[in-house]
Amino acid sequence: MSTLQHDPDDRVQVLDEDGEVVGDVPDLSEDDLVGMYRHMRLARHFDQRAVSLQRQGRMGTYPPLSGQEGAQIGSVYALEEDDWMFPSYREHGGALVRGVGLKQTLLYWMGHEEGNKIPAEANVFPVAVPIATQIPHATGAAWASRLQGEAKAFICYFGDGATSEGDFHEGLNFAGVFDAPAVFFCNNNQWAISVPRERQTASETIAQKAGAYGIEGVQVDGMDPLAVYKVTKQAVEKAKNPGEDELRPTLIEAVQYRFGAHTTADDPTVYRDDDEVERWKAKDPIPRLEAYLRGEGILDDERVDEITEEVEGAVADAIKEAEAVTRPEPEEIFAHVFADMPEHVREQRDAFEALREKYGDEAFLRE
Ligand SMILES: Cc1ncc(C[n+]2csc(CCOP(=O)(O)OP(=O)(O)O)c2C)c(N)n1
Ligand SMILES: [Mg+2]
Repeated sequence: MSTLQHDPDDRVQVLDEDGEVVGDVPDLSEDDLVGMYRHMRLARHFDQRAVSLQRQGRMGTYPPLSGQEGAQIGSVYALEEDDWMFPSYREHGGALVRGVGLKQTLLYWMGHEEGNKIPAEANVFPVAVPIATQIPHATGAAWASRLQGEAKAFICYFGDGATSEGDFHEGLNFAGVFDAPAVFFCNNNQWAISVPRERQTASETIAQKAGAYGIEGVQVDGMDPLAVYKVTKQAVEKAKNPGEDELRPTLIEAVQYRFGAHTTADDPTVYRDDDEVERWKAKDPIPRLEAYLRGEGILDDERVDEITEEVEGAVADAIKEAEAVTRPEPEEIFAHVFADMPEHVREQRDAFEALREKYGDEAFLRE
């Protein structure tokens, strides 16, 4: 009997929208519960400040994560230190828990190559902007780790839109056949830029796609951090220590919503209405966890105020540090891809340099 498989109608939940307990609460210490709450608050505040920086012209572009903190923080808390995380471009909340600092994320979106210097001990792969390419990478890394006799889990994050890419099918199929210790975590946030979930697939759920690969699929309330933690923990443990009739990989579909734009280059008001956004905001993962923790006597006004102050300080410091780093030279966009720059890239760089010299940077910045 499988441990995770659920009916398509059966979405795992621990806390309802008001923070009332409706399922088995996972075994987490008070420190971890407060830590989860603090990380979610940090991710939310960072997100708001990052959007504002971009609007002020202090950052190139940025993909907001508000609304998705429960899925990110809840799942990363389920990992052990040795496990690995393969992010998309929106997982900086989760990456933060693994040790990829806020300054690092700011530098990345400010266009500094420095932003890609991930601390080795974090076990986090680089940001993947091309949709779904990180999925076969995670499968391959998981398989290699297993062949080497390690007991590590590899969690890979991607969106609902990514499930329409060949890489998704190849990655999951291969993981099933070779029994790779991978956890595929789909952030179903209802939209792939302007394409709604129902135009992405005719499947009733994304979780049920797991059946095609012979692995388990589970759908979870992605705005319930405790439910996300619970299913991810089970999937991580199964990846390392499957039962007799079990395969190691799992597909988790975390049902959630992005409150903001796809990126700062997007205007969601042209494809979705305010009522929909408001409906989902009622499921906000942060007040939900806060209500539960207050009810348990773990948080009170004083502790919440302390956390608010601390979070605001941490984000302000990260912005100050990131903005103190000298801006990269525009030519750097041609560097860092190849160890030895191929001729055609060198030619493009030289042409770009010649244009800058002739016309000056102002010409590039004109509307
Ligand atoms: C291979 C590829 N095709 C197209 C794009 C352009 N693109 C960027 S994000 C995106 C939508 C992705 O939606 P989803 O997978 O649901 O992720 P979300 O951003 O909603 O988390 C697209 C099509 C890309 N980055 N890579
Ligand atoms: Mg999406």
